[in-house]
Amino acid sequence: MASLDSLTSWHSDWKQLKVAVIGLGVTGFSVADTLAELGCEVLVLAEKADPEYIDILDVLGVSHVSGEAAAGVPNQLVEFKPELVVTSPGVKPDSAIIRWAGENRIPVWVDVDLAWRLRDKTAKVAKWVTITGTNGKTTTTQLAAAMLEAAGNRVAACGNIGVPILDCIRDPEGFDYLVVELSSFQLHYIDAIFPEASALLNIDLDHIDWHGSFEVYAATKGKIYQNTLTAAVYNRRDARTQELLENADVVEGCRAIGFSVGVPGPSDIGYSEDILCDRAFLDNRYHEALEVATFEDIAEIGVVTPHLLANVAAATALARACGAEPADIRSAIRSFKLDKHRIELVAVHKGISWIDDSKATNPHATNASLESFEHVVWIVGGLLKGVDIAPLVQSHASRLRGAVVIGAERQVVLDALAAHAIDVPVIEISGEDNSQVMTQAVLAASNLAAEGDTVLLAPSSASMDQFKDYADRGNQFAAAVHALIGEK
Ligand code: UMA
Repeated sequence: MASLDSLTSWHSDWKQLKVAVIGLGVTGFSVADTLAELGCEVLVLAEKADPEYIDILDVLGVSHVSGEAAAGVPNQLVEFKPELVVTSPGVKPDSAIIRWAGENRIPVWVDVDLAWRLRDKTAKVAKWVTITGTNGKTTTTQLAAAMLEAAGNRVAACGNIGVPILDCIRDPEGFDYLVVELSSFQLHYIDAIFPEASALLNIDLDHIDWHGSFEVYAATKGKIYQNTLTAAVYNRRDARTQELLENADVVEGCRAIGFSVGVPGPSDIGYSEDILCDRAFLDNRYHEALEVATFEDIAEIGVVTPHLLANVAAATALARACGAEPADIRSAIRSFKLDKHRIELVAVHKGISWIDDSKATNPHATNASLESFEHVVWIVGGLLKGVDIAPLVQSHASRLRGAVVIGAERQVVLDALAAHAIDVPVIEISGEDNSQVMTQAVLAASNLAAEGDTVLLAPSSASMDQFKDYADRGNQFAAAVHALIGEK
């Protein structure tokens, strides 16, 4: 068998390499399927596995251990003697299986490492653009992909956005660019990839339970810049992103490009009044700026919030770094559609606006959301992921007309409200029956809201305690609102 170091291409000899694949969600399945196609010997271990995936593994002849038998370090794994472990990103580094791999000096990759080595499957080898951040990464990924596509490229948006990167690698036609959203989980495991351009949008508290501390989380996010070839994009309004870039090993000649919602300096993308300007990718950047788009263009996307402006500027920096012209970028902006559950207006009834921002799963996103409205009845709570919600409550207490607390970790939220929003009426939804939680929350919110108020679902928490995912939470909110106001 060839050593792992020599396996750098789709066309390398992967046959008989013994690989343990941890997890059987979308990532684990795409990894097992790809490795089986390459002729590797694969053992999949997954505590929870979709029966449909198991059926396909059986058809492919891939061995698997699932359910309780996959907990800890199963004997089948030890006996299998893997030469490589490819883990799903959700598996924590301190889990028994990852620790076992470390103790036995078995390399641990994620799908992104494997995808980097396999990127030459087709004659057209895609360049990579990588994006991370606490918030805005999905929208920025989609925007950058749309801009590059408008510039005439064949592009796929993939990664943490929901499409496993190996699905794109195996596309028979190949792509000019892969725009890859990377989570801090994926970045933790990633070893060496060489993106054409990379961006760290912002850093705030999230996933502390997974990483152990904010410092580790931030340093992990900083890995996005490693080995960047052409342009590393940072946020002028978030000093940590610049610091992390200054400490990163980029490839010589790679430029640092700032983005901002304010006036751009040389080597920045930003806004001069209501015009999106490029002062980075033009010869005379000390004295001139290129107009890319206007607020009017951006308003075609949705409510022009500072958050959206920042995402547009960051995506523009990435697209310009990859050669997209201002006219292409403007046309991509004008035809762009935001995903659902992101500050989405559900209904206006009797002067009360009902807004679904179920995607606000951490305080940073929720802060941006709360800032956008003057008088808010706030539906909040779920799984807090080890993050302290008190500072968020404190800084927005004055705009709260009421709060409705849902979720498994209600007591922490109730305590924060009691300490920092003393006069704000609070209703707790006991959550005995998950199927009724959102109906009860919407009813409670309607009792607290008056004309001119916004009822805002921005839970600052993950949703899996009471809902399938954030989309399910948002859909249940919209359905409950429509039922309450008697609309279809
Ligand atoms: N598993 C274990 N042991 C563990 C944890 C998980 O065996 O300790 C198994 C589960 O039983 C299951 C599988 O691993 O079989 C699930 O793997 P996973 O949690 O990594 O999820 P995937 O379905 O592979 O999806 C992942 C990302 N999910 C996570 O990182 C939690 C998806 O991001 C991503 O779209 C997908 O890979 C493709 O790249 C989702 C997400 O919530 C949207 N991301 C987080 C976020 O954005 O905040 C990071």
